[in-house]
Amino acid sequence: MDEIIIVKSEYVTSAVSRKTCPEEPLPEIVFVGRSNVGKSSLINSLTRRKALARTSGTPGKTQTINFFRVELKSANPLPLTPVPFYLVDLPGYGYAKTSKTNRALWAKFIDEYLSSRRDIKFVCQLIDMRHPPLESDLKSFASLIKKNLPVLVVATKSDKLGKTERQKHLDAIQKALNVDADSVLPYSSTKNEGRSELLDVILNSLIE
Ligand SMILES: Nc1nc2c(ncn2[C@@H]2O[C@H](COP(=O)(O)OP(=O)(O)O)[C@@H](O)[C@H]2O)c(=O)[nH]1
Ligand SMILES: [Mg+2]
Repeated sequence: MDEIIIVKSEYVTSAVSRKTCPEEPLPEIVFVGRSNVGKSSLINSLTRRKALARTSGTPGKTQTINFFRVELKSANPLPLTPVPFYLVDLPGYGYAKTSKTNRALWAKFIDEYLSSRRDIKFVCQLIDMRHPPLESDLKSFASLIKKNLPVLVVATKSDKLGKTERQKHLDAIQKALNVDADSVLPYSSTKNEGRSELLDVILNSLIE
């Protein structure tokens, strides 16, 4: 397959409720994970933009659902015309300094979004590759499966591990989530590892 090119990417809106989600009916690729797992960095790496999504060393800032409208193009296979879709950045979970009430509100909002959007192609469940999945990751993953959403597990920050460690950690993630070996994609936003693979999966989901 030829290279997939992102021809356009723009921030659309930060939704705080179902009603404030964009109305343009486009397919959506969704990113979920703990605060600080690397969601915003991944979106920037994927679109080759420095600061399309805000990244930060201080977790828990994003309490909104952020929509980015992206168009990609690939000469082979079809289509030749740009295909538009949304990348959707969900609020990160598991931030210890947030109150229980706040966390419950987020959970409800995320749950509503995931249950009500028409055209979610798949959800990327991000897991920090340096650690085994935490309780909150397992919960999130299980709830996606329960909703019958297709899930791709993305193991982030792969650049932070050496070769031996890396395989060990991938195995642990795979085992904990009970998924096939090839359904965990290692990703590094600093090195762009996994980028072309993820773009392939996205394009395939869009032209299916
Ligand atoms: N080394 C490395 N650091 C990363 C990577 N992805 C994210 N980070 C860092 O992890 C922190 C949180 O990233 P961010 O994208 O804001 O996480 P988010 O809260 O999930 O959106 C930032 O300091 C990033 O620079 C990666 O692939 N490699
Ligand atoms: Mg973020």
